[in-house]
Amino acid sequence: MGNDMMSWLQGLKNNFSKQKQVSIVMGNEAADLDSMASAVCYAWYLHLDDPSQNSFPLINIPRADFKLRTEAVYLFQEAGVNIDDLLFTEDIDLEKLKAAGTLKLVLVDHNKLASSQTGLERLITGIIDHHADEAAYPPAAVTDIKPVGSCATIVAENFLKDQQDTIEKSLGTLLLGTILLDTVNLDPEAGRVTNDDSKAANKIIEISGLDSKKLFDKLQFEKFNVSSLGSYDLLRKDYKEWQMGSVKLGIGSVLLPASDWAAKDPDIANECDRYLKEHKLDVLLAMNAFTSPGFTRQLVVYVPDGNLRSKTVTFLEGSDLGLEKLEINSSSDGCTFYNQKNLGISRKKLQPLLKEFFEG
Ligand SMILES: [Mn+2]
Repeated sequence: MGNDMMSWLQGLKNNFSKQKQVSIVMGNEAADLDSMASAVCYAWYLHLDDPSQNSFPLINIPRADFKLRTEAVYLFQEAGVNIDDLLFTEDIDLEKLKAAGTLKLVLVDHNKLASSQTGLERLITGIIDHHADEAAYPPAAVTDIKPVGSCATIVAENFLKDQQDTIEKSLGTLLLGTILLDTVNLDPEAGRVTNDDSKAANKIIEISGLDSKKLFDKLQFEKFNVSSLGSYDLLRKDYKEWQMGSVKLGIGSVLLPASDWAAKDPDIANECDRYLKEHKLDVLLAMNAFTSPGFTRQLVVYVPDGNLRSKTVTFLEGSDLGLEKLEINSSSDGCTFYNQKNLGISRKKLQPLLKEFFEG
C-alpha cells in the first residue's frame, strides 16, 4: 500500500468490495467542498493511523452531481485526484452494510445524520466537525467538534499532530484550498476565520510551498464559473421547488446572464421543458444573478400551460420585482425573459409572494 495517497485512492473501489468490517467517512448531504475534501483527507488520515480500520471516504451525493460543484471539480483535479476513483452514494449501500453488521460511520462536516440516513446513528464511532453540536450520536463516539471556519482545519490539525511527513502537494492542496475558500482567504474582515484556521493553513503553506493567493483566487473564480454546465445542469445546480396549492413550482438560481445562457444554448425552452416534465412542475422559473460589472438580476419564466402562463406573468409583472422585458436572441419562444430591477428580491423573498398568490 505505501504512504501514497494517490495509490490508496486508486485502490478504493477494488478494496471496498473485498472488505469485511469498514469505517465509512462521510460529509454532509449538501456535499460542499469542505464535506468532500474533509471526507477524503480524514479517511486517508485514519488509514495511515490504522490500516486495519478499513477507512473509506464516501462522497455523500450521486456521482452525476459532482460536476455541479465546480470549485470541487477544480480543486480535486488540481490535487491530482481522479474522480472516477472516488466512491459516491450509488457505490455504497449503507443499509446493506448495516444489515450485515459490518458498518462503522465517521462523520465529517456534520454531527447529525441527514433525515434520509436516520437509523444509522448508533453506528457512529467518530466525528470531526465545526457545526453546533446536536449530540445526536452515541456517547462513546470520539468527537472533535469546535467552531472553526472549516472542517478541513480540524482534519489538517490531525495530520500536523502526527502525520506531518505525509503532507505533500496533493493532500496540502485539498486541505489548504478548502480552508482558504471557507475562510475567504483567511481574511478577518469576512468574519469566518479563527486562529486555528490560520495556524493550520500557514503551517501547510510552510510545508508544501503552495501559493495560497493563487489557489484562493482560482477557487473563487471556479466556484462561480458555470461555463462547463449545460442548461439542465445550470437549472439544477442550485434548485428548490414547492407545492403551492394546485401549482407545483420550481426555481433554479442561475449564475450567468440570460444572454450568455442563450448563446450557450440556442433552445433554452426545450431544456426547460425537459426539466419541468422530469420534476412534474407546472411553473419553472430561473432567477439569474451575476456581477457584470454591477450586480444584476434577471428572471426567466417557463410555463407551458397558456392560462397558467398568463396568470403567472401578469402577477410577476405587477409585483415589486420591477420586471422589464428582455429581448434575447434565442429560438426559446416558450420562455419569457426579464431584467429584474429590484435587486432586493432573492428567491427566498420571492417564494412567499408566489405562495400567497397561488394559494390565495
Ligand atoms: Mn464545513
